[in-house]
Amino acid sequence: MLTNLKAQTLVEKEVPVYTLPSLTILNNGQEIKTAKVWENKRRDEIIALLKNEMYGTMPEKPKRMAFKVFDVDSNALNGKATRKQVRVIFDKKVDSVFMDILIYIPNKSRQPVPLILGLNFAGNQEALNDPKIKITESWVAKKSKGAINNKASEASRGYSTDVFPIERMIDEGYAAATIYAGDINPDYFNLTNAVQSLYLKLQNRKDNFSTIGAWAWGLSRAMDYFEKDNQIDEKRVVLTGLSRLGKAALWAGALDQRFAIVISTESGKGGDALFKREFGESVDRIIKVFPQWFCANFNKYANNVAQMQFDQHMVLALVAPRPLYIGTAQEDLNEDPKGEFLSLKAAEPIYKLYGFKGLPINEFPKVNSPVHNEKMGFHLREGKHGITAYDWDNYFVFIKSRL
Ligand code: GTR
Repeated sequence: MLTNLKAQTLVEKEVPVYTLPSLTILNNGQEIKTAKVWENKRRDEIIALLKNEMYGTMPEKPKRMAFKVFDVDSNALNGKATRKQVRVIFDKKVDSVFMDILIYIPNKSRQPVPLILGLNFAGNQEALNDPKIKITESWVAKKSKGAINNKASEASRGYSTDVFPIERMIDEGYAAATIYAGDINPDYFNLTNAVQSLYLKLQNRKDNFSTIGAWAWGLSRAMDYFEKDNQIDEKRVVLTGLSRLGKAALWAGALDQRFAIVISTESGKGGDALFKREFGESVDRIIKVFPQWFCANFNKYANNVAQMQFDQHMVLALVAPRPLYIGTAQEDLNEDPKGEFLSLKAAEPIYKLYGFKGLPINEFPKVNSPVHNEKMGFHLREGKHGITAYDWDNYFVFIKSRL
């Protein structure tokens, strides 16, 4: 097993030379030249590789899901919005395994409304200071605000309104929806948890499960619900995520083409940053500290990134031709901001197959200088790991003309 927690450099000059696996060469060696061949062949090859080596395989859409709307209040946010809470039971016969979606819909906007979706870190109750939001009963990390014996408490209400600014979304005319990632699968290693306990028995390979894969799968189940809610425009759903939840958002957006736009904030290694550019968090560290995030096959790449036949530019390319935005922060070296930019640049060939241009710059941009084209966006803001009003300002600008 892993004993050596390899420290990678945080010094640009020390980054070793690396080569990225090609997006456009098929497994049989042929070069692809059209979006059609990308869609019909190469896309599937890349998905199979990423499932097998990194994110694991999740089951198809369950056949016996149930959606229970357990709360509706058209006078939320001082009358600006309608709050809904929906329990998604993944299998009607096992009602102990579910996730709750918290949704706010602007009352002024014409329906169906576009929606912004994001997982949250410690329960829906953190998203807004609204006493009607159900406090999660799922396991939460000890360090979560107000957690007592790994359970959330009243003290956490409204604790993270800046991370996912629901009221601002409503004011901008979007519906907002959030789900606690830990409802889908708690963020620690235990193969009998939540969704795992339901689905591992359906899979031949118990080692081919990952928590990030499960979270991504849960996001697609939320989309299954949006398709049934006629207040929401399921064709205009923006998928967002910060950090580890950005990793899940990217993987969900890569696989599930129903998501219209994908925005990743500082998702770093295992999200939008290149592993092969050995800067910041290493494979060794990520699998040692977070053994639940990726499937067992991924462990073989500890100290061994040269053997990877894949990297994160592939995940980004799977989002094409849909709009994709990456926001990151100058001091967040663990996530490798430059590696996030280079990964986006490396995904360009697939956008180009669809006839879109690459980003208008080739060099890593200066701080606080967002760059966009029709389909891609990137910014490096000043400051540390996290998400700020500056990030959201830029996301709203990007979304507005592309949704
Ligand atoms: C860090 C981890 C990153 C990132 C982050 C987070 O400790 O190294 O990969 O995902 O956590 O999710 O907050």
